[in-house]
Amino acid sequence: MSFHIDEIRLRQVKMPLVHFFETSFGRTYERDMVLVEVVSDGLSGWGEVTAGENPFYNEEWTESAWMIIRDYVAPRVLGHSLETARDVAPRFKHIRGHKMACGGLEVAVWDLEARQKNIPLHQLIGGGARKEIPSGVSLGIQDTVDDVLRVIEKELAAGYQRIKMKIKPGRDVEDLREVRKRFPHIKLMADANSAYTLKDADRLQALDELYLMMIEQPLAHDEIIDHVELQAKLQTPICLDECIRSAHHAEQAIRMNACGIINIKLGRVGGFAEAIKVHDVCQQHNIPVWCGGMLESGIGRAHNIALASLPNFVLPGDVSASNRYWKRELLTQPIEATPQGTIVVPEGVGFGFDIDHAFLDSITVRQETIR
Ligand code: OSB
Ligand code: MG
Repeated sequence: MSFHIDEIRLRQVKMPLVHFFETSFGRTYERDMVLVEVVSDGLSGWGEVTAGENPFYNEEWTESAWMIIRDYVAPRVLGHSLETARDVAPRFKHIRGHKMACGGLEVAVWDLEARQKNIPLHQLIGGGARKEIPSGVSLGIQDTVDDVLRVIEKELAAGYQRIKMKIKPGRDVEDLREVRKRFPHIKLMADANSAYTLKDADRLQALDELYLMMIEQPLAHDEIIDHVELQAKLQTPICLDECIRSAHHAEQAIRMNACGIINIKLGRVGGFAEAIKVHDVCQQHNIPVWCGGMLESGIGRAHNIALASLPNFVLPGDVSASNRYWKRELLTQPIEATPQGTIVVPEGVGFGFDIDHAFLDSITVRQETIR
């Protein structure tokens, strides 16, 4: 059964975060994101573009995503006959980079196909290996170490299974040492978002004594080879985030021993088809993976939950409850975590949650329909 996309609706929504989120590249107070609705025969599928407000995590941002989808991504799928959502990603092969823009539309078509077939998204992607996904939290850099300790206390009390702390030069070893002293037994890790270079190897070696689960993306966003050199000097496994934009990158990084763990993000790799390939390559090489987050709304979060139900997502990821980000979710029900620090994979059709359309309209700042 083939189908085609009749119409693509873009919208930009603004959602203030309940607490600012600070990484080595800056602070975010409010998300400004692009949502993609694909329409076929009166049925809609939804996706979220995970680009940030500035081109600091990678080269993409809200405005670039809007233009790329409008001018390059949408025209490559509109009116073309598709057998499955898997046919979408290859249509973007001439577009260099801009995976998050491509991915925002790609994941919407997967949601649409699941809805056409009246099955949950996790089933369509071959997931569902686990009924609940293990959930951790990613903590932005706080003003003081006391704030860090207080926040960790609260997240552990809520049941979350692991704590990730953002680090940057000047806010790294000493902060983590304090946290380790106070919480000797928790699953703890750090994410540098490319804030270091090989010159910092000695400083990063000092982290080995804190038995972290992993250190995420310490070196440049596009530098797999430097990570090989650093990994050889560290006991702590390196987890690559920014560097892995395709299954081919994952295969290269694993073959060269650049990392022991990989974080998979749907947007960063361009959607479900590539994310599944990254998952499979890692599984074949016994490299565990976990699902990263990009401060998503409920729509992106729901897609992440489906992805994390694939079998090799064995480590707690960054997908946590809506109320950690939003006063009001754009779904009719917020996404919640269990007291055991898991999120139940929904069995409803498509991504499994209902959009609160009235609220969505009220936070929409721009709309455009492409036919
Ligand atoms: O590197 O994982 C990252 C947020 C924005 C940009 C990059 C990253 C993050 C997070 C937050 O760590 C994960 C989340 O809570 O959604
Ligand atoms: Mg990261």
